[in-house]
Amino acid sequence: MKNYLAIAVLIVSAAMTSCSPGKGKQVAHAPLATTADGKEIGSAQFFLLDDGKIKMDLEINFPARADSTVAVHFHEHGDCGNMGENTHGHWNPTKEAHGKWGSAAYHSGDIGNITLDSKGHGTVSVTTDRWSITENEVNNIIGRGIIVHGGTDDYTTQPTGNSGPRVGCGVIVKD
Ligand SMILES: [Cu+2]
Ligand SMILES: [Zn+2]
Repeated sequence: MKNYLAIAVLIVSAAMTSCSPGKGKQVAHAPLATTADGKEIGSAQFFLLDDGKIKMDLEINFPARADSTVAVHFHEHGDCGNMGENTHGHWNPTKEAHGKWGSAAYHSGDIGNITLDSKGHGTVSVTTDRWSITENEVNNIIGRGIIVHGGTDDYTTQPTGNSGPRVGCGVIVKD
């Protein structure tokens, strides 16, 4: 009986430590859908970490785009109407050039290219101090649009990366 209890305690404590640290608290999410017919093609989840940074886990399930690369950016407005055009241009709170995430200059929502496998599945995770969820702050991501493009971001062409048509769209909403 004593051993059984000790093992139970071990299992419970192992489970607790494996799921709490680093993951943070979920603070926002964005469902992604096709601009053509509103079909679900994935989602993004946003977590506030202990150090104040925000982590995004984005997942795409887009069979129509299997074995291809799609480009993902945050755009200025959270309105997916008019085939995603209502989101306007890339969200750019730091007034930098368009570019590859982590390079010398890039927009704060230049997530970049995501490779989709034979089922159209792909993921990307980004952790950054460029984002906040604080109202009226210039880097507040709440209410921004997320656009999935049907082409590849060349990380060079200004201000869009020449990423192709807007095939998917979502809006970041606070949890
Ligand atoms: Cu874009
Ligand atoms: Zn950009």
